[in-house]
Amino acid sequence: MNRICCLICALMLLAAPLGALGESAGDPETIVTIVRTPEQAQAERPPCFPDPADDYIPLPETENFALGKPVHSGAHTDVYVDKNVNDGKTDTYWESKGFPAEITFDLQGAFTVSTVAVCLNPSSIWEPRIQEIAVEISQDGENYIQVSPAGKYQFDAATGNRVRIDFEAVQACFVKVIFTLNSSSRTGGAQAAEICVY
Ligand SMILES: [Ca+2]
Repeated sequence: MNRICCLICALMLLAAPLGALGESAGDPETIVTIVRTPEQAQAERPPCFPDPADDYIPLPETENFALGKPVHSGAHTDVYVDKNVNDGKTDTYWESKGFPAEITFDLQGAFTVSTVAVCLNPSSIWEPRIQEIAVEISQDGENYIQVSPAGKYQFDAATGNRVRIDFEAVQACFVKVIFTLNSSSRTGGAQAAEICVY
């Protein structure tokens, strides 16, 4: 019994200062500020950070004559089909089945062209690589002339993983892009997320 009394007394002593504090200090006024964050629908870059796209190789702002047009390579790898190469999305890509690899665009009309851009996904997951590329054009889809000889082009995420092949302006109904090398060790074929014709 004595032990129980001592325990109760001890608890009362402990509780007393708490009660005294509450009484002497009173109930402070509590101010609560509720901050609501805006809904984020996509990745945002604070203005103080540089835009990586500023270092991308610039592309013409004129019409891309290849976008959505009939395209044919004859041989692709796995699910990386021809139509991925001009669907306007850099997260889909065409991959050839070996080398040399040709992919031909039917522009469905005659257009004056002077640039072909070959783009990979701009993500740095796509490590730097070199692809060797030539460009030919045709009026009838059967007879082609070379407008840009095979050259080795460096793809690097730091510059947008894209290359630009400029040549003397010429009228074309068909554009053929020929790949003869891809230095990436992850594939045995050519790769392009988008090929644009300007
Ligand atoms: Ca694509």
